[in-house]
Amino acid sequence: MPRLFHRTALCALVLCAGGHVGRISAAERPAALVRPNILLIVVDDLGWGDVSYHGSRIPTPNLDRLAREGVELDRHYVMPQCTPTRSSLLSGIWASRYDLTHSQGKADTGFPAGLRLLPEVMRDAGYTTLHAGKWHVGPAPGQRPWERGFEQTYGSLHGTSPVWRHSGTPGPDGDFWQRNGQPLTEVGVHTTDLLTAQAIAWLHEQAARPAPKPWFLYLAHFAPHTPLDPPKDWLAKFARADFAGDDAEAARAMRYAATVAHLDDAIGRVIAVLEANRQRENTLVVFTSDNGPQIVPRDPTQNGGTAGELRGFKGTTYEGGIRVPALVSWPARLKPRKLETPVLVVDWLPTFAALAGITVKTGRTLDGVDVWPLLTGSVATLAPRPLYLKYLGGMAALREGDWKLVTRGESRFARSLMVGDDRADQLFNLTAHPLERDELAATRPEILARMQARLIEHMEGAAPAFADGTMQYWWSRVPEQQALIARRTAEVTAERAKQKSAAPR
Ligand SMILES: [Ca+2]
Repeated sequence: MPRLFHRTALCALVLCAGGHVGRISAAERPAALVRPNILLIVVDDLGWGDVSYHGSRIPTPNLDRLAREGVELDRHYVMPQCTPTRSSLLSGIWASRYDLTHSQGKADTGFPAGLRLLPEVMRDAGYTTLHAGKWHVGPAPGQRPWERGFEQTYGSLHGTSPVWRHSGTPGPDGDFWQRNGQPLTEVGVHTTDLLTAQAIAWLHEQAARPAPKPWFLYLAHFAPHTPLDPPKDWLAKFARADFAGDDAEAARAMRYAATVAHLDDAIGRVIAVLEANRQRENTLVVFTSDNGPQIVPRDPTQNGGTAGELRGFKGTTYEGGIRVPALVSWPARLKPRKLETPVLVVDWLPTFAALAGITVKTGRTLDGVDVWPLLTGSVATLAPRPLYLKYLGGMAALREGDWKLVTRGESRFARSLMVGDDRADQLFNLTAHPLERDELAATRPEILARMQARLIEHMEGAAPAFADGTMQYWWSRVPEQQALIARRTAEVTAERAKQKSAAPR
């Protein structure tokens, strides 16, 4: 089979497993680049339709303003769930390629060796760094945020946080509220407010430095992920009469709306501090959700949020699972506009590194590219690059150019999200039909076959690190994919048997 896909993406920066980081000389650095502060805000499970600038009835005036006055990213793509999106964000490489594609909460999980993460890159570029909020890319020793480049950290390593007490049962899996790795008890204050207070206090510290350094703040909110338990004064802003459904459904929708409105207000408070400290002019703000809204097809009482007109939701590889509200704001440098060229979550590492004025070299190829020229409008578009999303239970997506292949998987998990008995692969032309209502596999079989072959090529390059009994490798009904599944499963089984026999007794 010819290797048709090409890793075009990969040209801007090369990361080095050995950690070599080189500063770009003043002569090489574009004059426009001034090593800005970077505020990266990631929120959790906010759907496409959950911001008022996309038509939601939930008021999000602060996000609306940032979108209106900044670059609204109309096609910002992430992965379908927290861990794979955050892994892709932090590594600049699709988590599909190293199989960090499912929720990381166990003591022995985390990144494979050899990846250099975004905070390590920024630290080595001379930035002061803070992680506040959710980590969820592995709590194993050596994988925790204070061990992966962040000077200061605050929050939880887990995927959810009890809203008012912040930690579950302490144990080896790292489920505790912490500051710089030390357990902390702050019961009684809402998680969103705690994270906001930490971010604001740290921003004041940065502004007060006699010799300021550029800073990188990764503010990873838990909201509006479940549990939904907003402050009472925010809940009181919403009336039962405005929500449809029975009382239970309406109560949940009101809690969701209040959680999002409270979160929007918290983001506004952080932006206000940047403005008050006169740091807004030299700060790039990036905002995104990590995946689509949580929808439980068989239990609507568990639902939160909406993907609006998009098909699918969190956990699916349809647009509603992976196309999320996102924006970039830096009024001093970026003119307001809506950008329809796809921007990918893997792009932020190379973009931030370029803005920080460094090159980073590694043996692994990045999927992301520096999108700064696209954001400024100095280039109209980017070279074509693939969107390769491998998810659990056989669900996957591959987008190249106009075309998108969706595989739906055969597992019980996949069937619970992508419901229906027809499990055949689907083909969409997103340029012609961005809402994925027009399925073209039957009418364009040659394109379907080409996309399926390319998906296999991508899969062949992935490490089979986490293959187990959950049928992650159970893909479509294409024979070549089945053969690959069988081979990978055999490799992993053999490797595990070898490790078991080598383990001390
Ligand atoms: Ca999430």
